[in-house]
Amino acid sequence: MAAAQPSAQNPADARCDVVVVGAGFAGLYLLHRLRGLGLSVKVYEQGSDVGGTWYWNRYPGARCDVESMQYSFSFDDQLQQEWDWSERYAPQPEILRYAGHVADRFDLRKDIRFDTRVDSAVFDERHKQWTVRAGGATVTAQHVVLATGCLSNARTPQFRGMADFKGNVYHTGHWPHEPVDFTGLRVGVIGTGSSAIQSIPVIAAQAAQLTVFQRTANFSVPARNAPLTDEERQSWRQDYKELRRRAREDMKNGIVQVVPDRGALDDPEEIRREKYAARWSSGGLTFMGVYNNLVLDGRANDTAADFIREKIAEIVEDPKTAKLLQPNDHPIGSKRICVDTDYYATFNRPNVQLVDIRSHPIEQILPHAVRSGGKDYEVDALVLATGFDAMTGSVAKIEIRGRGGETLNDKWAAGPRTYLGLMSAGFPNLFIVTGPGSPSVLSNMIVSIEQHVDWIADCLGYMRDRGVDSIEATHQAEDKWVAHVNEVAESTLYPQANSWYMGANIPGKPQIFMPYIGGVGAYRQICNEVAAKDYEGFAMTVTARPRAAAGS
Ligand code: N01
Repeated sequence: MAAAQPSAQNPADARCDVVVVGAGFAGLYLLHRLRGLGLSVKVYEQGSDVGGTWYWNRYPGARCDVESMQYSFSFDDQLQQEWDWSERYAPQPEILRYAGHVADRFDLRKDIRFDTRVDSAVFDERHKQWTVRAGGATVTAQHVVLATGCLSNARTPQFRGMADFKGNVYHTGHWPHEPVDFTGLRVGVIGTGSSAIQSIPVIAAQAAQLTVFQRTANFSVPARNAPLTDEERQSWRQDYKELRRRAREDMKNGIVQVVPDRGALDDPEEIRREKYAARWSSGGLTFMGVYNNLVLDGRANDTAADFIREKIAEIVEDPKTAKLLQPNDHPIGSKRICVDTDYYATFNRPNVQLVDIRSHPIEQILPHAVRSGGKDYEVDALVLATGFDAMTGSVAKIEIRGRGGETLNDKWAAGPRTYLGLMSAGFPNLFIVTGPGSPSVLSNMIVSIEQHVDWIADCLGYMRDRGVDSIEATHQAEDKWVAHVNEVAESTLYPQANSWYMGANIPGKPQIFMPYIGGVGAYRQICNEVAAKDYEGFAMTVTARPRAAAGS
């Protein structure tokens, strides 16, 4: 890699080895690892601080649905021994503080440009480098790494009359930094995905009236959130090495849990119900891990879905509301199940009503109301919990031009195509962290982020040591990988839901199952084997002299 060279334009910005887009967890760890290799790195972040998804998603009740002791970095033992998580599921402000702590602890901020969007990245085939335009400046870099996050492009549906609405409109994925006070207000929430399900109980407790506009009912299990005790923290810490290894290697989703050895239909109904009840009582995402075939076998899936539907009927007092809240159009788990605190019980409050916008879609937003089914529901403020253009949305906003000037958007017009979710053929030296075609959103994101960052860093070290100046996925390897990702998805119940995993929530977006279902352990092994075979499936060019690591 060429050493940083001064330029008349702006010496600080002109050249570096690697441009990283995004300063969420992926961008932070990348910067740390790549610095360790002696590479010069510039990180561009459109927010004003680090944290990525946790910087933007500040809505009331926002917290992680993966337990804190597991949703945290493992790369530095001192860090994981010293940071004190306060609750079983960390609230958003605490996760954001953690991201800030990591940035300070490893002195990362000085290489991050905040409030700076990357507008374009164009590959120069002759010099085998990228020209990146960000915040009006131009920087050239041998490599670009997209650490843009899977759920960072908030989606706002265009309802008729939206511009006429007189109250404040908030999006859960783009929440204001200053406190929002709903006291005394009539609030409307549109959407009933994870963000809505977390925020609805909190908003209901504050607002005078809450109207929830639901298109699709979702499965949710109680979080059973609670403060973490010193003993609980300590039991993780003393065994972190082994627990982290298990998360990485033995678990499909990167979350340590008891691995089921049987399918739902292998147990008699009574035992099955006991097992579901036990998981319902202990709470959390691992509900789907009661049996090993819940996302594979429709009949097995029905048993878990029926259990949750019964729970909803038990909790929600008004039978009509309970019926509306019972999901009936997709297998449980084919959309990410939600983890809540008092979600269903919130509909027993006298100040909360549920409106079925599947039967009666929103016709229009009026200055002080939402019209559905010919009826006007008066609201003073609107909360759009309408989700994200997931996995590809943030990448699509950047003009990325690879070989022959082809844009990534054109190449992905029929759906994203990658090799291992890490690179796309025709775009040399462009890496994606937790990209489509990798386990990413089906896993504990931090486990997947660390794996990708380590793989990318090792790859860049390999290239530097051998004087390799470009790496690119071959079309053949990519085709094979895409076929494999699709084949695995087709063998499950996932494609049966109109989910954001499928791109189905964005009108016009090609519907293709984007994450890789093979599991983080198996996937890690594949990635390691590819690297061990001198990056099998990638083409490399060597024109530069091997360069030793800085300082050596
Ligand atoms: O978004 P969603 P989210 N008219 O897409 C509805 C992660 N997350 O922000 O299902 C009416 O799930 C839409 O209806 P439908 C987590 O991975 C994690 O809630 O398309 N309604 C749906 O109900 C999660 O899966 C945490 O019919 C419209 C809702 O809006 C992912 O983020 C916390 C509509 C969108 O639900 C996304 O969750 C929060 C329209 N035009 C989120 N358009 C953690 O705990 C959309 N909807 C880590």
